[in-house]
Amino acid sequence: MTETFSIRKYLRDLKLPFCPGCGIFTVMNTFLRAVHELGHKDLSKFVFCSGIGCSSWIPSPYFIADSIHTPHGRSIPVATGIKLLRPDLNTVVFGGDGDIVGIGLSHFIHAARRNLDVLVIMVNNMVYGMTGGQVAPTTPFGTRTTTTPYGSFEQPLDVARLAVTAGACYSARWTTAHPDELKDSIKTAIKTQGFRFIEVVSQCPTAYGRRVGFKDVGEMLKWLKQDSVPIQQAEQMSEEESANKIAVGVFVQRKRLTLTETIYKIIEEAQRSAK
Ligand SMILES: Cc1ncc(C[n+]2csc(CCOP(=O)(O)OP(=O)(O)O)c2C)c(N)n1
Ligand code: SF4
Ligand SMILES: [Mg+2]
Repeated sequence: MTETFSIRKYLRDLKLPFCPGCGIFTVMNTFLRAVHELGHKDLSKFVFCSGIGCSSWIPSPYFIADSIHTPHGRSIPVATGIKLLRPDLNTVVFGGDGDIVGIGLSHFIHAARRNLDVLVIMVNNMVYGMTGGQVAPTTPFGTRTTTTPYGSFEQPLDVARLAVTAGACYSARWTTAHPDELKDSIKTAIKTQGFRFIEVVSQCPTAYGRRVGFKDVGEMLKWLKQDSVPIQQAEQMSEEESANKIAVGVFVQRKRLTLTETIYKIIEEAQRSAK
């Protein structure tokens, strides 16, 4: 019989820093469930990298694992170094939308372009949560935040689609109202090679929900579920119809040589031709 899941097996005995009802709890729990279901009894085959922000507290110091906090937005460059030195480890980056596609956007695009063999899990709570709810590159148009009191005047980035264009081998988007689909996606992504990206649209009741008028976390989760449409359906919709919808599902799954494989292939070819 398979061992039952116990989150305590993977976590240090520390108090988690997240607000009650925060979607980050779901992301953390779902990731560890996926790891458990893949048969990992501990996190010794993983290494974690994260930047700064509430979402960046998912792995470190809470996971019983090797992990590193980098400066804000620099988790992917540090993960690049780790992967090149230790290609045998599953390198996983956790971060918020501000961290990964605000200050860290160029690293994200280049890592996908190079096909760095890492998994990036981005919690998209649509604001800079930890610093009080400022507008982010993912904030929906017209949303009131602390820095856009009359509504955001910018269009949000579609990060799961951007990952596809940049060259990712796997890109998916789910919400915290889709824990089962998210878990399956994490399992697939862990088993896939190359640059893998999972966006999790998540509730931040403190810096987003309260401000935009949600009564409670339950209402936020209902909104995430009701406004989600499968990607295939979203593609048939007009721009107007899909404007306030969250397209969920797997955007791409493909094979490409990883950065490390390409580097070793070129070295081998150079050595062969030098003989
Ligand atoms: C170089 C630098 N610029 C700005 C900050 C301030 N800062 C800390 S976290 C953060 C944004 C966090 O937003 P996000 O990555 O979306 O994480 P969340 O808290 O929403 O999970 C900012 C701007 C910083 N720590 N370092
Ligand atoms: S501020 Fe928002 S994202 Fe940060 S822990 Fe609280 S609810 Fe979660
Ligand atoms: Mg955020």
